[in-house]
Amino acid sequence: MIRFVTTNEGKYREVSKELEEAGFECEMLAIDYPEVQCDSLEEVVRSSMARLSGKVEGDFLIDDSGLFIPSLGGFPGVYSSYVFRTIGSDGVLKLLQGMEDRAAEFRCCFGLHLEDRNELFIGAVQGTITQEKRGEGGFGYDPIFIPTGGSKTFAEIPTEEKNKLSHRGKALEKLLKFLEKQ
Ligand code: ITT
Repeated sequence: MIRFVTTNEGKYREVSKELEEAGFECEMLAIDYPEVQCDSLEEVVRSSMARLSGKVEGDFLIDDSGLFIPSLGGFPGVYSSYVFRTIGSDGVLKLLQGMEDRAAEFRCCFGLHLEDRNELFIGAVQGTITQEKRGEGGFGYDPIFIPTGGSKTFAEIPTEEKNKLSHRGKALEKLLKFLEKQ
């Protein structure tokens, strides 16, 4: 049983689908833990794991992810959660208004606490930010992100397809390979 500590149901939906298909049972533990301010997702994950290992009994999984926009100096990046709750996707679109360079990258970093080990698994996907929101599926910034090589936003494709392309899907592949070896 893998206990996925997250308050984000969208993340849980994507992760539990892949884990369960591979034969690993999964459970959502909606603990809202404070995240320290760091320059990278990896640092956030390491410090969150250290805090959580005193709070959560046994093994657990966490996911810290974010949308990095080079023309905004990497913003919202490690602040993606706060930015989503405050200005949202509409706010990000406003910040990019009139800008030609709309390149973006989604990154995901999983932290798996297994017995006395902490393992990190990272995935990223390049893409562009749309001019307006498109699609009803997915979660978070999905309606404004088109992966490179595609024409639909992550909110316009089913979870299964998103998982094949996404930052989380790529990190999940690495996580599954690791779990299968245990
Ligand atoms: P937990 O920390 O409880 O897991 P959270 O939503 O606060 O949940 P993060 O701190 O990792 O998660 O913040 C990441 C932000 O980026 C958050 O607003 C997400 O909605 C968004 N995000 C992450 N992955 C995404 C994805 O695949 N598609 C769209 N938005 C995503």
